[in-house]
Amino acid sequence: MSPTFQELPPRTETTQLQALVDRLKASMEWAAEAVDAGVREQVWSTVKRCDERLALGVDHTVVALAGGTGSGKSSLFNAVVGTEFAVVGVARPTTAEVCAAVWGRAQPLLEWLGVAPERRLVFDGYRDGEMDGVVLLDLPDHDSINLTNRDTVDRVLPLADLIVWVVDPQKYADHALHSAYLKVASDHGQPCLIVLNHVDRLSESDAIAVANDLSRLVREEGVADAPVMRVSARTGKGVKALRAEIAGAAATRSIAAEAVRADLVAAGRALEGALARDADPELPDIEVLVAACARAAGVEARADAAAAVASGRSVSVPDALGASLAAIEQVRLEWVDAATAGLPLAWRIVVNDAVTPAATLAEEVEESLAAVAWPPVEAPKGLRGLASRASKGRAAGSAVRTVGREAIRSAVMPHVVEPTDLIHQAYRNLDELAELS
Ligand SMILES: Nc1nc2c(ncn2[C@@H]2O[C@H](COP(=O)(O)OP(=O)(O)OP(=O)(O)O)[C@@H](O)[C@H]2O)c(=O)[nH]1
Ligand SMILES: [Mg+2]
Repeated sequence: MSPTFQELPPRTETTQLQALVDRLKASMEWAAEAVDAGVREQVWSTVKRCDERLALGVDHTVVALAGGTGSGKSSLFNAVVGTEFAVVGVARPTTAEVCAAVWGRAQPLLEWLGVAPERRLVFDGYRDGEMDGVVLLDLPDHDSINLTNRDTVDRVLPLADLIVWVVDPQKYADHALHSAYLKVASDHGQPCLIVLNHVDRLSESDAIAVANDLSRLVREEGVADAPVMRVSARTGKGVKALRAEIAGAAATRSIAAEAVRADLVAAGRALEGALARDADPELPDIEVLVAACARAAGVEARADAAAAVASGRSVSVPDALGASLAAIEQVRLEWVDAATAGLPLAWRIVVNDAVTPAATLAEEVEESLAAVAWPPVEAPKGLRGLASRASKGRAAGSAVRTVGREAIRSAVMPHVVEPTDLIHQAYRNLDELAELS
């Protein structure tokens, strides 16, 4: 059965995806040989990449406030958060280190982003619903004279689930929009939003004119769907609407979760060649295997001998009835064939390698039988009727058969059945992954 990502609530995706990656990892450990070397490498690097991404968590929505110095990123951060946390300054540039507001937990991500602990405003355990899972980042200016500031922006922006590009109406006139950032982001499928800040300093009609001009500019740059919002961090105009946009982004799957999913889908696609269409490997009948091994190992002969003694047809049960290697080999091959019916040849080889070799299996079976306390068999005494003798014989035979098969079962379970089951499990897990695409 393939998991349907759509049905998962977004906040649990880290766990769900990690479970899938772990299953993929375990399956590849069991069944690596059934997969071409090239595909194997791809799958292992997928596992590594996904593990790294999932370690940071994929359940948060990273919202980055970016833009030129003085455009009002820190002021907007405070307006959205509802408290004066980020430092708003007159000296330019003001913000040199990323500042974060977090609704929920995101420690590993914040560490990775390099947000200093004193620069984190954490609303942990706080559930206001709409902002739950949001990591709001106040970034340094992207066009900074300070090169570390630029590095920070370049490092953080690719991770953003929503880029809020803050623009100062005056700076925009100085070509400070730097929409190249927006173009790259939109090409990567990252949603962008342009905030024309400081609108309290413009007349309504000028604000509309500038906003329209901004829209035109970014469209010309090839940035699709980047709405322009008119906002004032000072008066609070448009801040509620901005908060609603951020909350809207939080309601969708994060870019990181999408990336992990896309990676897994690609791995699944690559694995398709190693799998058979519509095959669903099943364990062959274990009772049939046990009975066949019992025959091959002389248990049936012992049961017959016991029946003969108990019914007076014979005087003794032979001591040792060794297992026939050729017969065990045959039973083993039949099992492997049945267990891999419909699967590609490579999987037959993998199952064959996983199941204990015939010689060792024969030894295990013999050892297990050697430890059996066989039920005592008594020869009939006195003048019993033929019918009674026959039933005694059947009972003695069946008692021997039962304990013998039990011993056989304890040998074949770990040496034949369980290894086969593990490979089947690995096959099913890979098949589940291939069906994601
Ligand atoms: N009138 C007005 N002033 C604003 C508005 N937003 C911010 N300011 C002022 O603009 C100046 C710069 O604001 P910041 O929030 O520090 O700007 P920033 O984008 O964080 O700047 P850097 O950290 O240097 O990149 C401050 O003096 C703010 O008070 C606004 O909407 N209207
Ligand atoms: Mg700032």
